[in-house]
Amino acid sequence: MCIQKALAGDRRSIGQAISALENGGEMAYEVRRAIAASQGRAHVIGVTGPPGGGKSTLVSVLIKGLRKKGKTVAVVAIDPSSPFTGGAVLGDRIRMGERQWDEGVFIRSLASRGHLGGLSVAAGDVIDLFDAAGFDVVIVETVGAGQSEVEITRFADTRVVVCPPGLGDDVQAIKAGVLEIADIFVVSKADLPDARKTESELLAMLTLRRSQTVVPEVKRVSAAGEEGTDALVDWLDARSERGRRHAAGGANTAYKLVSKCISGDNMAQLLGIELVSASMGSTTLRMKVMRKHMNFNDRCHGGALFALGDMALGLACNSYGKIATLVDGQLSISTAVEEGEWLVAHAYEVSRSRKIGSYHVKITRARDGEHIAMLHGTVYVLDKSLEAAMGGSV
Ligand SMILES: Nc1nc2c(ncn2[C@@H]2O[C@H](COP(=O)(O)OP(=O)(O)O)[C@@H](O)[C@H]2O)c(=O)[nH]1
Ligand SMILES: [Mg+2]
Repeated sequence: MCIQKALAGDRRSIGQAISALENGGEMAYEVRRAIAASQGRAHVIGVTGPPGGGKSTLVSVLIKGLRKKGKTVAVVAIDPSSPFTGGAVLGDRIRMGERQWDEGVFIRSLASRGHLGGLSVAAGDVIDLFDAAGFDVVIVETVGAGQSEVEITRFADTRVVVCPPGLGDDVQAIKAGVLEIADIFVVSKADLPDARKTESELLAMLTLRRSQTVVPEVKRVSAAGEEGTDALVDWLDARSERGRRHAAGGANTAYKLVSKCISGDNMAQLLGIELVSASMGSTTLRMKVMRKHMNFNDRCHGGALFALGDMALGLACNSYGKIATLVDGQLSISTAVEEGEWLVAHAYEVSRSRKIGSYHVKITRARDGEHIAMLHGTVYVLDKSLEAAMGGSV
């Protein structure tokens, strides 16, 4: 596989690079490094909502509209079941597949649980790869309204929440899960009779949220009747210049900052902790368990697990470029680890205010994704720039 060819947009190499990311290991590591060195510029659109809500159909419509505007589009479709056994993915392939012949479109389905043990790990890398390969727009389709979907939408510049008519009590789930993260609500299947009711329920819900400074848009769209689709494409296209990646350099900036931190960290060197990927508020590290990590009972020492988790957490909370420091941390270990195993630590942000942040780190065994340990930590954010503290530009 040639990473440079993938970054130049060669479809076959892109496919191989994605497989390498999914499979993990040394090759994935190389791909991530190459991606991190390139400059991202894509508008990343996250599309989430309940199963059967019309997400894939909507994505098809968006592809068509964005292509008409001359944009190239990559799609990452994430399904909770395995991509090989799940019927839904096959269905998605068929419905979205009609656009596969177009050179300006690349569609890839991913399983929601990569072997690295977290939804965002593989998906985030694939988004970054498409970005680096020069696609103008990257659309990410995820199912549901759970924590992992909230997590995945962190990668997106624009978050679209699909609400089909007749959700009933499920509107509560949307309220609890994704209301906070939506830039736009799309009431899908607008040709169905309940669509207007769903729209007014949503509008009522949004009016209740006084604290929200930016009120999300609500649009009714029928993919079947092609109603509202042009307006939605125009709305999305108009946002392409104000994505987070454009504003802050996004994942790339975070990666560069975090890799500088880890290369200057003596404990990371001592224990052999390596950076796998990083974005704002989230990092993934790995460590091979060696003789030096073992305790008297020939198991990986709890202190080594804590150090790995603490490193991942520390980098995640420092990834915005402001110094943050752990003030309280609790590690729970559920499985012992033998010598020779690779461990993966995935840190993600639970909440963050101006001064206080809460982070979780999941430590898993790379070989099979077995849960090893969990670190919960609270950090205190200092009013100090990390760059300045490290003495120079990153
Ligand atoms: N009536 C109507 N049905 C739709 C529309 N969009 C999607 N559907 C149907 O809803 C079902 C689920 O659509 P799909 O896009 O697979 O939903 P997903 O699971 O959210 O990706 C399919 O049977 C679609 O044909 C629409 O605009 N109107
Ligand atoms: Mg779908």
